[in-house]
Amino acid sequence: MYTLIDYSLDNELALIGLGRAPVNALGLTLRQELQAAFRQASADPAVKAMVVYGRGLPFCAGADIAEFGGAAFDAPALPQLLIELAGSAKPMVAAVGGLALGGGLELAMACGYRISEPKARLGMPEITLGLLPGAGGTQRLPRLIGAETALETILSGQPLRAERALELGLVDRLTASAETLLDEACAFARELVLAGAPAQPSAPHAAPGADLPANFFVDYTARKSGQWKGQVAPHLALEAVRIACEQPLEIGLAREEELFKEAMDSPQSKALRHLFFAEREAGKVPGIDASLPLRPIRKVAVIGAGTMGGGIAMNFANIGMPVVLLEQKREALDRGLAQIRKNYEISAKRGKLTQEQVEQRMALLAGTLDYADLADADLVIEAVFESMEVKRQVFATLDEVCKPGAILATNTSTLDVDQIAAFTRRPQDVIGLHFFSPANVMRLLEVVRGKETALDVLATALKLGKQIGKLPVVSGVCYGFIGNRMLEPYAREAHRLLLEGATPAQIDRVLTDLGLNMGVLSMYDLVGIDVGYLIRTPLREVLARDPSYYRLADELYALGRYGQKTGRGMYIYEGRERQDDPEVLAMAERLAAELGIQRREISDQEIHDRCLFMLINEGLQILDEGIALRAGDIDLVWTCGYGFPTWLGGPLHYAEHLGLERVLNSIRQYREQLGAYGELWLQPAPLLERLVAVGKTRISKD
Ligand code: 3H9
Repeated sequence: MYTLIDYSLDNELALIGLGRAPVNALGLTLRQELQAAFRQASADPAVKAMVVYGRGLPFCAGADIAEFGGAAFDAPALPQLLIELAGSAKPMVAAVGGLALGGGLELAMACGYRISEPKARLGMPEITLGLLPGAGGTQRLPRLIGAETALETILSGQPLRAERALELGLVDRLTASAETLLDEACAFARELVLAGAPAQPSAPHAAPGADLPANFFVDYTARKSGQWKGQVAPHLALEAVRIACEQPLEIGLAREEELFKEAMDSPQSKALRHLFFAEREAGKVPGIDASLPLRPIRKVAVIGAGTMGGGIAMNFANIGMPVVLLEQKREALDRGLAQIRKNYEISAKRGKLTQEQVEQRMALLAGTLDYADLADADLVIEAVFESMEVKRQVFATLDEVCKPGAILATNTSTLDVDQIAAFTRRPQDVIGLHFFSPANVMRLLEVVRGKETALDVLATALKLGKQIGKLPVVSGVCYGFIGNRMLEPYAREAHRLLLEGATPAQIDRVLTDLGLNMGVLSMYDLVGIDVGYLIRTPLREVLARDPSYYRLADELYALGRYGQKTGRGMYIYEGRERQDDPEVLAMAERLAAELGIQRREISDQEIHDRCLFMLINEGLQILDEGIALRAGDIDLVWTCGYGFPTWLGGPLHYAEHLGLERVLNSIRQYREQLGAYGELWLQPAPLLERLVAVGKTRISKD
């Protein structure tokens, strides 16, 4: 009768085992069967209590995200099902193993009693999907753990450890171990039966708003609105919790459902759900499956103990892997190791690490000046100066000293990985691992597949990337790979717009208003105008076709105005404050005159369209060339590595939202309007033209 549920009786207990692999997402069939099992147990006079658990699986990861916009509310919809369960006449115990997230935690809360194994995580991650808890979470959580803590839990989206859940009263008990969970849950249920306990105990915070200061929600919104930027879901979630504080449960539940539907139908939630599935897809590469043997990685070497090399090394020490750090000079090595220790000490001060963990991690890091110490490394990552000549020396040496089968990786951000691979006699073992700065913090990892990179090398790199907590995205070889290649035309338009009459502050404001963490010109000031100059080096031949291209940035470079670190770049800096630099504005005017560029008033719309659409256009070109495997990969790179707002879903999802035809028409219009410059640079990507020609609204390569 059941396909996803294991229903069994244990004397006076009904055991309801949820068995929908992999994570018990509450899709329609599971909801139907859970309802049927609940009704069966309710109707059976021999049953005195029920235990709900995950049968060999995590308890429950929530509603089935793939159903949103489809069968999410087909009967029994989760909110109604949980209202039915919460009205049970018999005590129900949720046995939480692994995780109870979102609708999974709501299911656990609808059961009157909860017991958890000590390693479980419980939380409300809906906000990360542009949603709010929609099956009682915003109403039951405040009544269980208090309004303020509930609000923080819902708005952070971060799961709680089981111990913390116990402290807060979210669970009633912890078990000795995961293995004893079901037994202890049954014992708990029997105790409840014996004690004649009510099916729903009274809520510890029956009036959750009672202790809140006056104007709590208004003040809270005022404090957070900067952080929430243009996001809708936090406001809706807050509203739902406010109602929980002011209205009876039934009214709150009904209102929550409406607010949830509003969030679910919003473009922002669609965008965030797109990224959720894109992230799951990103690890999948044609030709790679679980049967492919991976290369064992037990020891890593990093060349270069600068900021980048040090950050990369920390990732491996963090997972208990020994790392050798190689430098040319003793002082540089000592400085690098001292910086790593400093970073760990900061984490310890913030309570994120114990002192013992700091020492354990430092003990895994060994410094050397001698390439011979790299002989037993399974993976070597080079993080030295961005120069092909320097890379040649490093890789030729690695070819001599490294053991056969060792993976040789370069952290280059723009150079040709195939050319680097050709410096060795084993190009099949060479790959790009492009970390983003700070490498111990940023989640994005571009895994650059050379034309000869072996499949098992790629698969090993992807697996290892996940192990160190990164989001690995595969890119083919081209200038700048996915991220920096797209940055180029986006930044080019910003720089050109300066000559045409926009100011740095105007350009950056348009971008931050859209939700980007930082405008592109501020970003260059932060990264360093000298760094920008350096990474343009491989492009000089192409750049020479257009005299306006980066003239301003090149002049700033020549003046030693490298950005924030020198106090002057596109802006003048006073500490962290910045303002437009009159000299930069004058320079832009002079250059425009020299280059015969007509200056004019530039609208915000034009800044948006030219910067964003050229970014999108390059993304489409990258997809067409097969540099990126799928549109979602491109969106991940930009949301995870370049501060593109997640609630817009990444540049290509944003293009779909705006309409591909609009993007194409706008590029064509500026191409015409901008004369020779437009003709040179504003060339619509053939894929964009093809998609629009056949009336497609979604981006895919074919
Ligand atoms: C919600 O509950 C709303 C309610 O309040 C109200 C409703 C009315 N649905 O990440 P993994 C799939 S909103 C569908 O690689 P891990 C995932 O796509 C929901 N599918 O594994 C993947 O599929 P595939 C609130 C889901 O071990 C596979 O499971 N809940 C769901 O690294 C393995 O996933 C959340 O936001 C789902 N809910 O991480 C939790 N969850 O193999 C979202 C997973 O085909 N999920 N899948 O690629 C997660 O955070 C992680 O997936 C989890 C496992 C921590 C569970």
